[in-house]
Amino acid sequence: MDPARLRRSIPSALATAAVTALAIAIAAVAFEDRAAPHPSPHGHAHATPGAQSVADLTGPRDGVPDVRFELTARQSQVVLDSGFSTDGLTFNGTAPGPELRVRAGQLVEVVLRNADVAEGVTLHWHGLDVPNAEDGVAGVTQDAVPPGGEHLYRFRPEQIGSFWYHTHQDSAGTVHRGLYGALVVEPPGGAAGPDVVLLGHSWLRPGADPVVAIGTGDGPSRRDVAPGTRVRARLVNTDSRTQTWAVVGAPFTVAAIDGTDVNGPTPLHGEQLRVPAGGRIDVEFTAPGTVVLDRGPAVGFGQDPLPAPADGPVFDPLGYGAPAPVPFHAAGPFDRELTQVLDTVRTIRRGVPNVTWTINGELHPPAAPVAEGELVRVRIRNDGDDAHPMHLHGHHVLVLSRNGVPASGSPWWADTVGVEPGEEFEVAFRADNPGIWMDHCHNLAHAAAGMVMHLSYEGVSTPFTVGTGAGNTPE
Ligand SMILES: [Cu+2]
Repeated sequence: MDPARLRRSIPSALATAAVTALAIAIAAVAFEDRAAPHPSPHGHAHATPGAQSVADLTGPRDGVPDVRFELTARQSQVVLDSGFSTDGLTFNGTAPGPELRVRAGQLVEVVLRNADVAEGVTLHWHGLDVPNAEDGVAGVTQDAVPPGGEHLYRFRPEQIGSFWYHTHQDSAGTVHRGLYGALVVEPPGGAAGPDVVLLGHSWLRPGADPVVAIGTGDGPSRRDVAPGTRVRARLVNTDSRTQTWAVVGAPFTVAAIDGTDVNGPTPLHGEQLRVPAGGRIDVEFTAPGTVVLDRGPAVGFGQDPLPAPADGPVFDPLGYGAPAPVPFHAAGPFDRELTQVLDTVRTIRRGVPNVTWTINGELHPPAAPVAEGELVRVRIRNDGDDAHPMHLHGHHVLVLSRNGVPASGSPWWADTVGVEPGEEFEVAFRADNPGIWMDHCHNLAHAAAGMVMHLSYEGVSTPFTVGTGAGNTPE
């Protein structure tokens, strides 16, 4: 399929929004793609001679895997430690699903089975820059796995750090109902010391506020480690809203962001950690200490959990840690420039207020073309009034600046850039992973409404089709 067709027409229900969006698009034109070819609405990845198919861009097909997992998705009750239970979806009977721990360089094989999830299931390895065919996006890199079906993923991770996995089929509904889990890539020698993943998640309740929980439920709220033990806690935001985490009772460092270690992290005292939806922050501290999510659930290490802290200053990665060499520089030159203007569009439809979220004034804007090897700079500006955690699959971007202020600390590599209202980021990446890659807001309701585009390598096409007819609705 031509990648341009990944872009769906604006639903008729949003026709009114489109009028408003048009005005915004006109305003945005001056900001778009000055130095680069404008993304063609007809797409750039025609099936030309020598063209590659997404389906051929696989991980290693041969060889005995070093580690192998089987994950079966099914409908089941999710029961939190507090006793709250809900009709949910699980991998292997739990939500979150099993924690997958692998080591860098290992050949990893994962068999996904769908027992009875009517919507269909895939597995996306959030933040892990796997070969395109292993990326798990329904309609782009594979077909959704129907009930009774299965799919095999094989990849050899080289990035050491904290990641997570989730389904990428009807994800706005099914991730929140439980189809997610932790993925940790350890160094070849294994992790040092106590090393835990804390996944923050909200469970919806009819007629009431969501239940916010860490891990499988509300606990265990205490982990017994000896005082003086160095603890690494990997904080994962599996929600659609920004989470605020804190470490209480001990100074701590931010050891990693989005799976990349911080160079030369310095001690922090009480800073609040704002983690965008889909993002990860690893903290390290010496026990005893407590990790708190959103002034609610907490886990104490070597102590009963301490109460939530008073509001402290907000941690800012932009100047944190020590500079280190990077493979390219903010000064460029860049081979290609892309712009994403994010916005909130409010309309009244048949007397009912309606809101949606656009990129460059559009829902499902056209794919952005890129050629392998190019150095790409992306300007992301949020003109709306909602936060947008922008997630580019298959690549990590280097943050160059925010609101015109250059990044000055440790190189800040991100796969999920939380763009708050009024903010503008400049990021850059090397186009070194051929394929067709989703680039979307990780507030999954925003993505489902159309805040999705694709990065499409020239010469790459996909045999898969997005759309309800094909059974592939990745958002
Ligand atoms: Cu958004």
